[in-house]
Amino acid sequence: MTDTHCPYCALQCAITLTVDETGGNRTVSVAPRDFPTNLGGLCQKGWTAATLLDHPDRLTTPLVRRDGALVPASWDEAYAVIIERVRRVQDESGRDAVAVFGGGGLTNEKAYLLGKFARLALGTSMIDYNGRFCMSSAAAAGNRAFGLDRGLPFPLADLGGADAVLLAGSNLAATMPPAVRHLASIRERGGLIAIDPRRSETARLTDDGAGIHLRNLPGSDLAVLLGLLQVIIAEDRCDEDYLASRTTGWPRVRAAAAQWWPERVERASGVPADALRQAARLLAAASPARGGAGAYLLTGRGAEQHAHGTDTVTAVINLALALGLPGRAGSGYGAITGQGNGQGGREHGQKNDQLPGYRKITDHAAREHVASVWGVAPETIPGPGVPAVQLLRSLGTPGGPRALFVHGANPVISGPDAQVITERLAALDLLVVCDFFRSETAELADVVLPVTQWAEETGTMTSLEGRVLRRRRAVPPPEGVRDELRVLADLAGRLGCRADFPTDPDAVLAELGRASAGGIADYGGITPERLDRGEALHWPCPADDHPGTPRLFAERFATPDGRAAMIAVEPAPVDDDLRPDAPIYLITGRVLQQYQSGAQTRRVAALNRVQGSGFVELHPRLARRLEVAEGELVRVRSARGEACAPARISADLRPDVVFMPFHFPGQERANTLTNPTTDPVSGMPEFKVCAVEVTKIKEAAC
Ligand SMILES: Nc1nc2c(c(=O)[nH]1)N[C@H]1C(S)=C(S)[C@@H](COP(=O)(O)OP(=O)(O)OC[C@H]3O[C@@H](n4cnc5c(=O)[nH]c(N)nc54)[C@H](O)[C@@H]3O)O[C@H]1N2
Ligand SMILES: Nc1nc2c(c(=O)[nH]1)N[C@H]1C(S)=C(S)[C@@H](COP(=O)(O)OP(=O)(O)OC[C@H]3O[C@@H](n4cnc5c(=O)[nH]c(N)nc54)[C@H](O)[C@@H]3O)O[C@H]1N2
Ligand code: SF4
Ligand SMILES: [Mo]
Repeated sequence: MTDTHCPYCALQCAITLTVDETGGNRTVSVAPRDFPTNLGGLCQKGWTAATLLDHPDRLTTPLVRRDGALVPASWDEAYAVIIERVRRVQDESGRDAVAVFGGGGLTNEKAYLLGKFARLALGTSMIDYNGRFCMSSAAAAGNRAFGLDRGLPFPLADLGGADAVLLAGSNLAATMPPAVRHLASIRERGGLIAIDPRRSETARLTDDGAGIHLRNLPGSDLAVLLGLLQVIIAEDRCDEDYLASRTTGWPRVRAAAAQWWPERVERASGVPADALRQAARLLAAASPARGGAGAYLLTGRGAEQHAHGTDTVTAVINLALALGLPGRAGSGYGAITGQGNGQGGREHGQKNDQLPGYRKITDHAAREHVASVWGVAPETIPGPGVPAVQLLRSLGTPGGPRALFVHGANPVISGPDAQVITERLAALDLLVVCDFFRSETAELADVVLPVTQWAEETGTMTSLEGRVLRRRRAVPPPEGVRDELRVLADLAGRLGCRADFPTDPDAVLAELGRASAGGIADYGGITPERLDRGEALHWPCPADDHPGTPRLFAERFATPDGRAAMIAVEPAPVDDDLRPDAPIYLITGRVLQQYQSGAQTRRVAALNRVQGSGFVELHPRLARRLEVAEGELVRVRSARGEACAPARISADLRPDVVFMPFHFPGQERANTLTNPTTDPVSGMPEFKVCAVEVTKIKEAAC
């Protein structure tokens, strides 16, 4: 029996794996473990996670493209192809001609070593990762306001003590089902508020007096948040003492919000003015300044994945500060992290502008520190590269990268305006994909390298509450598969890199600890022994005798003056907004049974039986107008392209909005439609909303 954590999302539910080899047939079974985040619960994906370990689609040998087809090759042959082409491309076009794309599912150790591999072995500045598509707007807003970005700056279990929780664009009930247990007492008190254009599984949790669902127009969250703040200001319910002692910038924020009275917000967002007033009063009554037990304001991707997502998160933070919540016991603001290591993955150098410990790559002292740990001169470390959308769209263009390494991402399905990304990947001189399955991105590769899965490896993951957890090896990997740390070390060695690339995960963690020491995300005191003893180590944890930091900001924020910076923000229209030839909003998101690009969960039969293909959810009135019946095919067309999937008719949506999950390939790929325009601060694309035309398909198939 091995104690470890689920391989999928950032809740990182605790599980125990049991291996049974009776009769020569190995079965690995999953059982939930009691843990403060999942409280003994698991979702369907967690329960079925082990079926992928022995899946027939599992890659067990490298693949190399010959005469157009991917064929099995030895590791040495695969490495030789990679090294020869990397050398040629860099000789001809410079070091930045080779790029790296990482993932928020990688362990801290892999993410750290991947950043080092890019900067030292390839000498390229061109590295970014799929977390840019995930948490970047929340991260940018958190850094801007608090000087620090840790998804939840408090343990998840703290939520239970509050009177009210606001979820802005989070469908927690489908994306982290066991976390809903923490909302039980809040719902009993009628304190759950959900902002979502859809009556999602989570919005439904507000039914029967459990709270309020603010069903807004897509992309209008910022107006809704200003409306809530306006009511709190107008009714004199701000925490003036807190604002005076712990923040800067309040007068301008106050002046900007004062103009967003509820009736104006109703026109901009579709949310009834009365519902806004009710929600604002509920939050104010819960706030500690007014004698409440506390309130938490949380954001999910629905509010963040927009061309102005950073400003929207800033508006949530401003509201939280006006109520005096951040840093207060029993209250706070947080962003709900997404991928398994969505937190740690964004701290140790996969980001284009970042060095380990959440350090800035442009900071002279940070470069000196990391260079000394790496044993190189600071000038050896390249400067900042470009963020994900820009990177992926420049592949194979004149002056853009000609080769790409992909570790832990499937952008053919999950990138915005995915057809363009597919074409750019196909135009490369060399695409190397490390994966355990032939994902849609691996299908385009020149070389595919098969790596170990979660239950076959050791390492650490940092969960949504900034707690570092230990992933433990329970089973040996299939023959032919290599650990990713070793793959990076093998490649670095063959590229002639003299820096150290340890392959023992504990040695990598120790080096990561040294590289992050003194940085914002300081892992210096986190050791395997402490984690094995069950210590709850939330970063920063700078020394062996430091207990870790479950709650941040109690005394001061991480800004130079210790105060939270309030920044006045204004609503902006949806970038690709409605017009006569595209009169409907498309919004995108997730279903409980599928994970991300589906590269993993679309191979699990038990999950596919419940939800194995895509759909277009639409309102009965729209369905009647289009003369579409349940299950009939509809075509969805945007300025980028068209997709096609069966109709699912549901009054959970507004009649002018359709919803598609983004997990599915081919005709059902939602990202064929999405808008690649990005947030100017975070680089986040506008995944969540674009204008489309919806029509019925007369033919039997698309
Ligand atoms: N089942 C499942 N669980 C997952 C994942 C998965 O793929 N599948 N992925 C994990 C990851 S990486 C992440 S990031 C999280 C994401 O977790 P969530 O943020 O909860 O997930 P989403 O479904 O992307 O979006 C949440 C909601 O945003 C709504 N929405 C769409 N447009 C808007 C808008 O303009 N405003 C507002 N307020 N809401 C809007 C959608 O209707 C949806 O209900 O889930 C994690 N957990
Ligand atoms: N329209 C729309 N698009 C979206 C979103 C949305 O809400 N709407 N959400 C966005 C978000 S929040 C996210 S996080 C992205 C995620 O999008 P993707 O990057 O596509 O995420 P995954 O499907 O998790 O891809 C991970 C790939 O890496 C492999 N893998 C898993 N673990 C490892 C490992 O340790 N090493 C290696 N080498 N490979 C591994 C998996 O098999 C899989 O092929 O999608 C984004 N795209
Ligand atoms: S909620 Fe997330 S971590 Fe928990 S079992 Fe489901 S996918 Fe795994
Ligand atoms: Mo994500």
